Amino acid sequence: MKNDSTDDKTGMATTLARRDFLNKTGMIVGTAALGSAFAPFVRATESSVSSSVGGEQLEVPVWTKTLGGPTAVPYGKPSRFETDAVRNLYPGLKEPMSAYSTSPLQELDGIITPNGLFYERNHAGVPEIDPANHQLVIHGLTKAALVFTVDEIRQFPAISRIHFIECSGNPSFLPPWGKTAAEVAGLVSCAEWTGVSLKTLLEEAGLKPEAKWVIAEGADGAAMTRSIPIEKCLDDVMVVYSQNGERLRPEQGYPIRLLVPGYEGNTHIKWLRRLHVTDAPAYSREETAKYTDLMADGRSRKFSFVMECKSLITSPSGTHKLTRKGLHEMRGIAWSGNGKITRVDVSVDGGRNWYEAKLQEPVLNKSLTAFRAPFEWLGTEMVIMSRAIDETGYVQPSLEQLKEVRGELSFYHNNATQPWRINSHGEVTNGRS
Ligand SMILES: Nc1nc2c(c(=O)[nH]1)N[C@H]1C(S)=C(S)[C@@H](COP(=O)(O)O)O[C@H]1N2
Ligand SMILES: [Mo]
Repeated sequence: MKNDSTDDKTGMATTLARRDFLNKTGMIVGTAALGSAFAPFVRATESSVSSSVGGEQLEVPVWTKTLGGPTAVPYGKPSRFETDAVRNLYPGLKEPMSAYSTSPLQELDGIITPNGLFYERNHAGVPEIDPANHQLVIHGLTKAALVFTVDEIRQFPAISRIHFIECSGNPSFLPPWGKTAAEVAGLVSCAEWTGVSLKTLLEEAGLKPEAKWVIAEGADGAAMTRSIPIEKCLDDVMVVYSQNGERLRPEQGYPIRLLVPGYEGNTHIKWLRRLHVTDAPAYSREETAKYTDLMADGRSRKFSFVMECKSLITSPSGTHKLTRKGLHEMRGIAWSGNGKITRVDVSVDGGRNWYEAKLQEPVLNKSLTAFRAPFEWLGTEMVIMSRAIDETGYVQPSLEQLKEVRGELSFYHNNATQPWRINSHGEVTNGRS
């Protein structure tokens, strides 16, 4: 793509559009004021009387002529105009107890999901747990059986790391395909987690040589239970109590949850109450009847823990609309449960040709990574898509390639590439049909 000339034009167009917008809202007061370090003050003074630019009378907006709202609202909220940045029940779900809500990916920027917009998956609703009455038990093949209060967990040396969590049903292999990025793959979110390394707690209890698995159990009505190999537990698993700097939200497992970097969401046991160290997996409901992958030959993949490399263009994406021809930018997220993202390619012709997107720093292990790539829209139909590559060299497959390996019966672990169609009016829809 030739960007040099188009870049220039767009820059100009943007400046003009902005000036136009400022004109309409009556915010413009001449270049001198805008250039000054004290521009806000100058602007406030000048615009408190209406002025005219180019013979046109400018209106002073009401918020410039009145006092604003109070300071120190106990807990701040987003602007009330951000009505689209909300979680929604997963398409087709009717009741909110054993349910999923999607993170509005098409409304978000960067790699950190705001806590109030983190996707949710609850099998028995969100319990309201008083941390003063919650404990964590570690027992089984350990030298000592230990019981910790939440406060005691916080007294261990802490670590903070940025990791994504993704439900393995994000999305399923079956239509209907979602309309928005949230409907397509909104069961992924990313946060900075703070807590204690599980290794630290297991060492405190003292592992017996036969210890091979840790069975984690939640305190919710579902008593969600998953078995995790001891090697993973001693590697990077955490017991976390904070999410993006504040205590976990009730929906995310308050007061403590297991964080199993790169593993399917179901293993990240929320409202964690018990860690049972054993020599064999539990074969609990959630790792037998659910969260296994039925293959074409009738056998199942079990313990398919790792969330493979994936990416998604979040802007422009389904229901967005391009309103001007010329240079645009694809923006999206890429992630891999196997490590860091090394490259993201994008296509403007439905996957026939690819070119490299730019990765936004930081590029972190088992975290979302943001990418951007320029493209030109000339008012004709096109299909945009992205594919990610991780540090193991794995390339995100198309749905067809994935079905060749998995067959038609799989439900979980769909990490296929996602096409978006832009029609001649600039309207963006799901390119899978
Ligand atoms: N105790 C408990 N832990 C749980 C669940 C649950 O219902 N109960 N749901 C699991 C599933 S299927 C997923 S995908 C993740 C979702 O985490 P989130 O709600 O914080 O996004 O939590 C997992 N941990
Ligand atoms: Mo899940």
